[in-house]
Parts: sequence; structure tokens; C-alpha cells
Amino acid sequence: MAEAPVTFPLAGRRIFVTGHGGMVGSALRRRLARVDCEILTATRSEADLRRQAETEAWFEANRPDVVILAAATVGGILANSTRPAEFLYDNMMIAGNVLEASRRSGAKKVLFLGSSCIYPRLSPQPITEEALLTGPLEPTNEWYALAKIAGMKLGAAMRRQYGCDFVAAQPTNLYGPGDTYDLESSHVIPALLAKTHLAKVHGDKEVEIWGTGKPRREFLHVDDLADALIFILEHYSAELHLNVGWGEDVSIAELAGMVAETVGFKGGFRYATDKPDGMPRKLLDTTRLLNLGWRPKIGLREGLADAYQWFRKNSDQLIAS
Ligand code: GFB
Repeated sequence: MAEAPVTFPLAGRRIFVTGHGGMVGSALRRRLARVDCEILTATRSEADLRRQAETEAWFEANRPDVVILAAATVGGILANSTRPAEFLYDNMMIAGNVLEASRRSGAKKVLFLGSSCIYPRLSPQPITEEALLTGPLEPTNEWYALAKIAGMKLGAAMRRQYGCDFVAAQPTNLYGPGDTYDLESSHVIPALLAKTHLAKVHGDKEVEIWGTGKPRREFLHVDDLADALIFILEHYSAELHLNVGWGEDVSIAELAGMVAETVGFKGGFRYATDKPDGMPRKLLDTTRLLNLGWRPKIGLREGLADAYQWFRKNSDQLIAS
């Protein structure tokens, strides 16, 4: 199938990457280095995006052409359930402030990033974009999901009411260089890489896995996500959000085996069934994005090796080994 035409070239644009220091923001800056554009960033002390006045002042002074909303308070299953107020408040405010400031300062295109947890807990698999708001959310991450749904709908409403070219992408579970390795707030891949690495270093026989190991997750390398986001900015303009994923999922037990191979850990796993499983399955249907002509490139084994290499390089700062 032929690739959809470029309708919004990024060359020559001033592009504000919010959350530039995070895993997604860093990947976006690596990807945008291949585009002849100007990348704008703001540290939290320059503009705390949870504060409306600071956000509007920054936009007034800098007037970006394009805004990518990658800033968010994020975390894995435990952080989502233990810090619900932060996950709801921070993400609601960031979305509201950045979208409104983008509109007021005349940004020509905005890309909002959601998350696959916006979909109902028991969505038919693979999950299509139409599954949104068709059933109850997964309780462990409903706070984050509600903020992301509200932000996405605000962008869509601005598109309808003011004609803004605001679009949204829904990435599946992400991993890669720059991930969070703090075990209280990390997602499963960095958690398993760190725990398995430490077990190997200490000669432990077992690594603890949270939950039953049965939930299934789809994982996308963050460099593939960044590539998809640039593709969406250039090729897509419509109200409906677009799923971004790898196309296949694995069980957490299968993932643990792959991580053990990556790290070279020969021991076994112990399942902590007092810890939550979360959504039983979360595989995105990416037919829409594939039909526009985009393809992911980095498979899970290759991606795990890359993430582990980054972890090894940075492990002194990340974790006391
Ligand atoms: O990556 P994770 O925290 O996110 O957990 P979710 C995925 C699965 O891995 C769950 C299991 O079934 C966990 O119980 N797991 C096993 C572990 N061992 C571990 C471990 O050591 N650490 C972690 N973190 N998990 C998040 C949402 O849900 O997905 C966020 O909470 C966000 O809001 C993100 O949407 C994409 O996929 O369960």
C-alpha cells in the first residue's frame, strides 16, 4: 500500500517537545535531529506545565509552531495505585494548560499522547480506537486514564469548536533507553531488567515477579514510537486518535524468560500473587496507522538488548548494584 502523502512538513518549524528529558521526549529529540527543524524545550523551573500562568507566559514568549505533548506524570502499576491524586491532577493540568496555551498562541499543529490504559479493562482484543468509553476502566490506572481521556477529548473539542489541527496518538506499553528504573514507580520491563541483573550479580536463585505472570502486554520500543509520532504529525489530520503498537503481545511470564536470556540469568522466578495483575490483556489494533503506511522496526528481543545496554551504561546512577 502506498504511503499517505505528507500534508504537514516539519522542516523549518519550531517544535516544542514537552517532557524533553523523559524517555519519550529524549527519543523524540533523537528522531527530530534528522529533521531540519528547531527543537524547543522547557525545564520545570522555566515552565511548570501544571501551572497555567507559567505555561501561558512560556507560550507567549516562545510561540512554537508545533507542540508534542509528551510531558506527563507516569509510572507503573504500583505508582498508579499509590499516587492517584498526582496522576489525575498533574496530567489533567498539563493537558489543559498546554492545549489551551497552544491554541491561544497560534500553534499550527499539536500532537497529544494518550496511553493504552484509556481503554476499558475488558475491551475485545486487539483493541480498536472505537473501544474508547465503551466500558469500565482498569481500577489500578483509572486516575491516569481519566486525565488522558479528558486531555484527548479537549484536543478533539478544540478541533471541532476552533478548527485547530490537534491530533492524538495512543501508544501501547513503552520501553527503551531513558526508562525509569526506580522499582516503586517503574514499568515491568525496566523492573525485570534491574531485578534480574541484580539477582545475577548477587548470585540469587530467584527473581520476584508481581502478579500471576498471566497478563499479556504488547511492548513498543520508544524509538519506534518517536518515529510513529513524527509520521503522524506529517501525514495525519483528523479527530480520531490513532493507536500505535508493535502488533503482538507476550505474557509477563514469557517476558520474564526473555529478560533472563537478555541478562544471562540462569535462575528461576517466584510469583508474588498479592501484587496486582492489572488489565488481563492490552493489545492494540493498529490497522489505521498501518494503512497510512507506517511500520514499527524494533522487535522485542532486539529492543530488550538495547534497553539492557542502556541500563548497564547508566546503572551506577540508577540503582545501587
Ligand atoms: O508495566 P506495568 O507496571 O503496567 O505492569 P500496566 C505490567 C504487568 O507486569 C502487570 C506485572 O501485570 C504487573 O503486575 N509485573 C510483574 C510488574 N513484575 C513487575 C514489576 O516488578 N514491576 C512492575 N511495574 N510490574 C500501566 C499503567 O499498567 O501501563 C499506566 O499503570 C500506563 O497507567 C502503562 O498506562 C502503559 O500495563 O499494568
